[in-house]
Amino acid sequence: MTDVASSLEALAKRLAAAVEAANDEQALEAARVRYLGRNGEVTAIRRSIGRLAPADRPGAGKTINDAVAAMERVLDERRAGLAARDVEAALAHRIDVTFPAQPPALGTIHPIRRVIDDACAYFERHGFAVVLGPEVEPDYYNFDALNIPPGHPAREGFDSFWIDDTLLLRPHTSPMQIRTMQMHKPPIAIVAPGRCYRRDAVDARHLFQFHQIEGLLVDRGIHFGHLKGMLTGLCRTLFGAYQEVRFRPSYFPFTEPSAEVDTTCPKCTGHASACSMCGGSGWIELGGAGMVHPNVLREVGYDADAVCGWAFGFGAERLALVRYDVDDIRRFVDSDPDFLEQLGTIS
Ligand code: FA5
Repeated sequence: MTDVASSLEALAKRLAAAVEAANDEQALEAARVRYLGRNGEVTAIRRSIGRLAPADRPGAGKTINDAVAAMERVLDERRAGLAARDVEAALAHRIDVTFPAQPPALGTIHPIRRVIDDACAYFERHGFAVVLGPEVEPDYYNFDALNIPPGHPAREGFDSFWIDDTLLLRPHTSPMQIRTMQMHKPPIAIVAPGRCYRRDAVDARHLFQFHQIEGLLVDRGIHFGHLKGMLTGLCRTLFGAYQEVRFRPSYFPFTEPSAEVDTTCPKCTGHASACSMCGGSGWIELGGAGMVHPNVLREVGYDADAVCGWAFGFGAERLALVRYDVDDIRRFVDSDPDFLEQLGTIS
């Protein structure tokens, strides 16, 4: 090893020790000046090259340059380490335990839940009880007891998810009419909200899993005027006074007479001819309703000559579409936090 190389090696060791011991930027700079500064120890070695034979000078120059580069790397690494340590220390001191905490981000109640709660509250104010029932039901409750015997064409209107030959995911909440009447004598006044399932193709107003709100009132002297009044009142409560609602004659095996209740389409407000929501009719259906069929009353052991009643089943998603002016039912199940938060601010 040449004299130059051995001097540099010894010097690099001392520099490394000084750098290691340096605990701040100033100490590090002092080490740099001492070894690599203009009048530092490396400069003294550089000057000594002049005393070498001309042929040895280029090799010595390269050795010095390589050693200087290595020493600068050692200095840079230590500098970066000290800076990171200082940042960590500064951050640690920024924790002010007396500072008020950030309020936690609160979610909002889902629009479907709000519609169901508000509809139930409306009926509770009128003396109705809220009841809940199973989502998996035998066909007896879904169909037979509702005057839809096997082979009845109305069964095809409820394209259902069957679990076995007799059990299915309920396609409507009307089984709760039967369950309630089997358990209680008249008078009956209940609403039954809950999930329903149908093998429907999903589009702007259909889902395969949705919610209905069922209503049932049975007593002496009940008539269609009560039904119309209560459902009109429900729509006013949910939509305000200016949303148009119409009752259209219809057919359900479990009610006679029957009606469907429509409201002006929230997307085109009744004006567009090619509306994806209402298909151009200007109306969307909220649900079905009617006077409970005497066969249904007899099925649960009631005296159909003494008592009568009405029932209805509204789609909660349809009510929410209109109430919140949403143009596609799928938005309620997209779980988009911005959309849900925005609707959460609407009363
Ligand atoms: C029925 O389900 C009857 N059980 C309603 C009823 C109850 C009539 C009591 C008379 C007495 P319908 O199949 O029309 O009827 O459905 C009622 C409402 O549920 C529809 O108007 C709609 O608002 C909602 N609905 C039905 N299918 C879907 C679906 N696939 N997606 C979203 N909503 C739906």
